[in-house]
This record gives sequence, C-alpha cells and structure tokens, in this order.
Amino acid sequence: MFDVRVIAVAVCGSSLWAAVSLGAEPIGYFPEFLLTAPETVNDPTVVLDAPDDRYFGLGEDFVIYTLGAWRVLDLPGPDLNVYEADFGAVEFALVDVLVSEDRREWFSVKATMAEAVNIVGDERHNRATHRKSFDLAGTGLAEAKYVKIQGLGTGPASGTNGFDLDAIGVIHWTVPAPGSLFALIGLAAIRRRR
Ligand SMILES: [Ca+2]
Ligand SMILES: [Ca+2]
Repeated sequence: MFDVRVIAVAVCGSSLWAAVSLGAEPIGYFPEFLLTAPETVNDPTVVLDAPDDRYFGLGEDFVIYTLGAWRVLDLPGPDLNVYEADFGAVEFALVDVLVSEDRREWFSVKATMAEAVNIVGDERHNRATHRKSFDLAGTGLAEAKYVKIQGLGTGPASGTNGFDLDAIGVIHWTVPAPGSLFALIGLAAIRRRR
C-alpha cells in the first residue's frame, strides 16, 4: 500500500511539471487534412501532422490544407508556423503562404514572416532557421479555414525540388464544437495513415 502511494505522488509531481511546462508555449494544432496536393508526389500526407522530417519539395506546385472544423485565428502576434525539412539550405524565398476562409479569396501572409514561435508538439523539428511564423494581421480576416503553401520554384513537386515542406502548425486556433467532427468524415480518404 505504501508503494502505491509513492507512485501516486510521483505521477502527480510529473503531471504538475507537465502542466507548468505546457504553459510556457502555446499548444499547437497540426492540420490533419489536405484539400489539394500535387499528383506527382507518391504520399502527400507526409506534410500532415507535426513536423517529423518527412517532406516533399514543392517545386512550382502547391498544397492546400483544410482545417475542417478548426480555424486559425488572428490573435496578437504570429498565428501560424511553416516548417521546412530540417536540413540543407533555407528556402523560404521559394514559398508563398496564403490563407482563405472561402477558397475564393486568398491573402498572402508572406510579408509577416518572422522568427518562429515554438509550439508544443513541434519538438522534433530542431533548427530555428528552418521554420518561420506568419500573422493573419493585415489580411482583413479574423480567421481562416484554408492554408495554401505555394511553391515558387520550377518544375513539378518531388524529392527536394524547391521548398521542402515538412508541416504547418497553427499557433492560434479554435476548438471545434461538439458534433462538428462528423463534417470531417468525408475528407478522411486523404488523411494520413498512421
Ligand atoms: Ca496575429
Ligand atoms: Ca512531415
């Protein structure tokens, strides 16, 4: 019985530490669905979820993430991270980052590019140089459902051609309302298989 209590204290102590450390950095949301991906890439789902050093080069192609029931919000400071694969040259000159609420009007947030904010969940991505933060401020949007990562290189997406997209992470996001997850089921076909 004594041993059980000791374990319980240890678990509580560990949980407390976790809570404190989570408070230091925002908890990221890493999109789980793509609306559009280049046909030249065998497995485009490598750019979903948290950065993991799986990626593809965008070349002149693009991907569109849909946040489903989630939204990226414009709150004070940067709202969104883009992660380049953690090696080689920094190639943010070869990419544009755009947001939209309706997929008709797109707004580039490239001009807001800044040193990346660390978010909980992106710990596997090591190099600060290979990630950047972007801000919705100035787009006129209070929130956005879609994020488009447009390659500014040449040729089709493949290998390490142009900007090597690993992942995106949302810093400021809304929690989906209960029941709205059903809306995501139709998109499950291109969800990453774990
Ligand atoms: Ca903002
Ligand atoms: Ca990845």
